[in-house]
Amino acid sequence: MESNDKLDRIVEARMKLKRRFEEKMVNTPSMSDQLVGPNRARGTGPTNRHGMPQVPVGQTVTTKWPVLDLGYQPAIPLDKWQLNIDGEVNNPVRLKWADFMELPQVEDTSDFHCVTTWSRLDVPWVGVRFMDLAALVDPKGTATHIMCYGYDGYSTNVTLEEALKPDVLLVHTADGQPLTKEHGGPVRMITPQLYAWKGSKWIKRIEFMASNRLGFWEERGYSDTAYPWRNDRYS
Ligand SMILES: Nc1nc2c(c(=O)[nH]1)N[C@H]1C(S)=C(S)[C@@H](COP(=O)(O)O)O[C@H]1N2
Ligand SMILES: [Mo]
Repeated sequence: MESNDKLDRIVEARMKLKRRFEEKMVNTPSMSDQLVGPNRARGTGPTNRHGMPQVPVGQTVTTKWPVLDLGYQPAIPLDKWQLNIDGEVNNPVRLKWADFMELPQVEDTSDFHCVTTWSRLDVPWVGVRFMDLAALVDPKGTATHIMCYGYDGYSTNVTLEEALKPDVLLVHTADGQPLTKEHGGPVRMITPQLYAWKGSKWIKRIEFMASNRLGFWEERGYSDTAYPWRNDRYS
């Protein structure tokens, strides 16, 4: 951080986001759906840390890590890597690798649920919280959604109340190793409380938006909302 001023602004932006999205966040299905009753969260296994059955309905646990992409895996050397964060924000940024690695680094272990019915449990990740990136760019009061873009031409949209959850990270390390190219390295996003297509591999741009727009799969019949415990796969 260049100065205390800048740090103060980031802390203030974080508090503002927390106040604005906290209530919406706790009311999202993956936090508010009940374990009993007619509209209960569906799945099996012990309750996870956000109160849902560990394995969502229709999913099978695998220890392998399948690869899904659009048939092209872009190679981005670290000295060419950039992440642009722009749109409905007061302070758009272009981060180079060193800038990204200077941000607070978080270790977290979370589950990965692919819409094609496999789940990989307890993946150890290292990366930067989306929330910290949001505080850095200071979203305008009009911002409601983001669109994430990959270096391969992919895109996917996420509401801010989902993206600001503390387990949403932009990760560069998985299983103690640098994230491989096939899984989206140098950096991908993860969304443990939504199906995994909401996390862009090879992430290159995050656009804050004042209204919703659909991403690549959302335009092609996948669900806009992608709630694993509601079996919310297709629209
Ligand atoms: N840039 C990009 N991100 C992407 C995809 C993609 O094709 N391109 N596929 C999505 C889908 S459908 C899934 S299930 C996960 C798969 O991640 P994995 O290949 O590491 O298992 O990445 C998501 N993110
Ligand atoms: Mo997927």
